[in-house]
Amino acid sequence: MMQRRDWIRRGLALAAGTLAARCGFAQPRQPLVEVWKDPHCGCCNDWIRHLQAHGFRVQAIDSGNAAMRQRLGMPPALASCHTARVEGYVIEGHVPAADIQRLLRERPAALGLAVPRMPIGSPGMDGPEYGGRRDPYDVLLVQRNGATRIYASYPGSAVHASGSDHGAHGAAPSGQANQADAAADDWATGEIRRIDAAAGKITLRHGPIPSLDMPPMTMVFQVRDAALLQGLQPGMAVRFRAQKVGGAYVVTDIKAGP
Ligand SMILES: [Cu+2]
Repeated sequence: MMQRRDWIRRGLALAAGTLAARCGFAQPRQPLVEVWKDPHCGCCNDWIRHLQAHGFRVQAIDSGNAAMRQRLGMPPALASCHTARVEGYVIEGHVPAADIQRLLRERPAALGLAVPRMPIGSPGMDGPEYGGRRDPYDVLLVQRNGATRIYASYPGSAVHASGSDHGAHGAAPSGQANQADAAADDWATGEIRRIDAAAGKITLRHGPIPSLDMPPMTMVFQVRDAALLQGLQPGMAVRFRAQKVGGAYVVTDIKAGP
């Protein structure tokens, strides 16, 4: 009797398990988006939250995205801070969820979609730190041969940021005329979020970095020399200079104080 009841119980548990597994499979029909990114990329995480809010399942892979971008065939000229894959398509950068949904509906013959760089106002680049600023940007449909056409256009809104407009999307690269200007103000400001002295890395929530044409965001930098990190602590306000060296962002100078 005891054995039989045991057997029934086990059978029921098994059935329930199967049912749960089935529901688990059947219920979220939402597509899975794999996202390659730096573990400390703030705007990448904000973009992931945007996708999740629009019903996508997301698997984040914190390995950086440059190698995977290359492997998946996304042209480097269209590069942004994260690279994703969903149902065979490649998604580069802060592409709105609605455009990914449309892509999966229409299923065009293409490599995928890209929003190059990191336009302010795109999903994940629209936090309170940007003060409601929205720059215009395009979502590009990218062919396997690298050709692009505009898939969607976001006009932006005319909130005027004070000061220079280094971060504007589509702006001509600053030429000789701006060089003196840039040299004069290439110190950026930020706040230390994290220090990894062993790895020679520092995470900064920073303002615009004119020399890198980078908008305000939280991001991980290499430091030129680990000695630069001495005396620094998370929470400190800093001024710093950074350069792009072989695809990595490197802090070359940093000092405490606003
Ligand atoms: Cu970003």
